[in-house]
Amino acid sequence: MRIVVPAGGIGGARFLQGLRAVLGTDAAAEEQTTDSSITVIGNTGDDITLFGLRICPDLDTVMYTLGGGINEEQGWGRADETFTVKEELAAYGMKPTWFGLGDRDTATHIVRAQMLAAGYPLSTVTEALCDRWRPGVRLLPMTDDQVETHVVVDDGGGRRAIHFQEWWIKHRAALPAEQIVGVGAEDAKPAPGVLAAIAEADAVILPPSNPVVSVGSVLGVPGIREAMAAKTVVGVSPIIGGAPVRGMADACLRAIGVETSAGAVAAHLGSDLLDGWLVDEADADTDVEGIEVRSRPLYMSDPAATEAIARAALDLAVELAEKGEERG
Ligand code: FO1
Repeated sequence: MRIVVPAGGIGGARFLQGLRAVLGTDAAAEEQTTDSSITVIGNTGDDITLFGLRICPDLDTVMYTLGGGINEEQGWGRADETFTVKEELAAYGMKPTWFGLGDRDTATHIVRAQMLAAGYPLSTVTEALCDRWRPGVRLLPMTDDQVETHVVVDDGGGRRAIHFQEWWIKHRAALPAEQIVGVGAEDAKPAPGVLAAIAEADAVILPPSNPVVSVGSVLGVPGIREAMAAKTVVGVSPIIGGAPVRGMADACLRAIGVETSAGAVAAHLGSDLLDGWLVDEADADTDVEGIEVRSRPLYMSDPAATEAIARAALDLAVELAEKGEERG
């Protein structure tokens, strides 16, 4: 099967580990036991330029997690990391100091900055970086154009827009967000290969990534949502029992006036896009007009649990695709 997955950071990367195992597309394995493929459309709205380096958190989280280099407990950054460069920058009085720039991670950002400066598009840079990490999926940025998520806050000093990373890391998303804006999104074009991958896909799976700043940002690139809506789309709820499993998606949902519930997120994504929606047993009573809701355990508590969730999403996609064909 050819599957397309719009993904963000930690939740999406973890889910992809399970999906890759189920489809047997792990390129690291000698014998490629399947003609299945996974194309990940990575969110680039979290990207930030710091110290002359272009940092792509969600692309790197997918690449490191599937490539075996991730810091497991953090879910971002590299394993066995040190922060000497960060300390030296602070010693020079360089700002900001709130960003956890790791030494190993900095090598990735230097390669990316050098290739971007040489005129290579982000999609080519990502392909080059994946040559090393071999994630076992095709990782495409959602766009080669610059799109940055900024958050409008008012912490008493008047309304101002800060970069998503500052809001997320420095303020722990605790500053009430009045608005979340994808700066540049309206002029962005899908990266090369994105629309073709969607058109050729047997199904699109929305992983349990942040529905606003991760999946939402990918859907916000003109052309991507429409292309996906033409396919069978099954999503996995990132909200269980009224709370995000990890991260601070509730702060993002509040900012756009969407209730933090499995049903509200599905309705927000829209029945014109979503055909199926997996919710946890805690949300078994979820009912959304025009969307086939199925409940099962959704905690990705270990690889076997994650694979079972991925398998359930695939099975629902196959079932709904067949129904769709019957409906004609
Ligand atoms: N998240 C944090 O909470 N603190 C950090 O210092 C931090 C640094 C960091 C560096 C590189 C990178 O790729 C990700 C990093 N993240 C950090 C995570 C990142 O802010 C989020 O994972 C995404 O942007 C949101 O999904």
